Amino acid sequence: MSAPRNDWTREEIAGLFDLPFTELVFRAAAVHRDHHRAGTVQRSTLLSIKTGGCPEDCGYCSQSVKAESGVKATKLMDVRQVIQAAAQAKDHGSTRFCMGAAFRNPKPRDMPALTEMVRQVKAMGLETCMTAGMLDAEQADQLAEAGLDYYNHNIDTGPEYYDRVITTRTFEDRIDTIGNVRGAGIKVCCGGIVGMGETRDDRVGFIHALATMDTHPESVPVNALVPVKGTVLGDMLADTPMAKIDEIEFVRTVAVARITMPDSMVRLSAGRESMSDSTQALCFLSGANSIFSGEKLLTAGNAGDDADDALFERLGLETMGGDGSSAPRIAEAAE
Ligand code: SAM
Ligand code: DTB
Ligand code: SF4
Repeated sequence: MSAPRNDWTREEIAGLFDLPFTELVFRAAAVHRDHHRAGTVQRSTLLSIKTGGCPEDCGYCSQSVKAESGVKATKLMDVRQVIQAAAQAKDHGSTRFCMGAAFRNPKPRDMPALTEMVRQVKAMGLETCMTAGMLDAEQADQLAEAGLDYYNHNIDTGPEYYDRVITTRTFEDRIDTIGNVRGAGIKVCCGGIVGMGETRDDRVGFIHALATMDTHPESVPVNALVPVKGTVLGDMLADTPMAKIDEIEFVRTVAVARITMPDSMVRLSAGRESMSDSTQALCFLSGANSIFSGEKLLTAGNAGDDADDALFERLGLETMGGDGSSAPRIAEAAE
């Protein structure tokens, strides 16, 4: 089994993207089998603990104050309500619970509630994950101390395209938060969005930025843009449908993420609701081994448990247990 590398060059990554599709998928599947139990997929539950009213201007997001998406802003949820939702997720077989807040960054007054949520969800025996915008080192330490396993903070796209998507915080701000999360000993969940009108070269830059981090993110969410009416990018896509990402190109991005970050969990995230079973199957074949379950992401729809149960049944996929290794390898299962 080859050790993860972090000296990938842009040319090497571009070369992977350029491979004939079947060759690329074959190589990604081989890396996947070498490093993970192929055929098993993790299911995580996502809960929006604070929705909308966000001062950032991320061009894809329904929760930005700049978007006219009709999403209503809420206050930070009560700890009690969060725990109820976590208990439900646990009953449905989820092993990881991810709490998302539409914050630029948590304010000092938010920290006691956030740390208490983490503490109580952790005490239920679930893995804890949070995404709440930028963190300074002290906030990262507080969340680590409360028992946070993962923090999600995406670079969203490559450094060259980034300014076209977000102007209220820089690519470097994102890298700083990721550094603070790492420094606190919390595992990093970091990825981005495909299909925002970026070029192939921007996608190369996106994977290159992730794959050359000193330590690869433990989880890499690959989102397909969910075009939301009233957002800059949702409206752009409605006006120029040819900008919509080709599904084969989406699969290529998943495959290149798998090859360049062999040990990471690659999460097929937003956009699955409108993806065919066949495209999702190609993603799983190319090394995606995690999804969000449930009817809803943060504000957008998601495939839902029934559709996912049917998909798993159709493809013969198994749900991964909490330790990431519950199901046998395909080869062992066949013996
Ligand atoms: N406010 C926090 C932040 O930005 O870090 C946390 C929540 S934010 C919604 C988490 C991630 O969801 C974003 O970084 C982006 O990659 C993804 N996302 C948001 N809206 C999306 C959309 N319409 N389509 C695809 N992905 C989206
Ligand atoms: C990530 O990369 N994708 C998830 C998670 N991190 C928090 C969120 C997707 C949000 C999709 C749009 C919405 O629900 O508003
Ligand atoms: Fe705010 Fe996060 Fe949405 Fe950006 S992605 S507008 S930071 S909630």
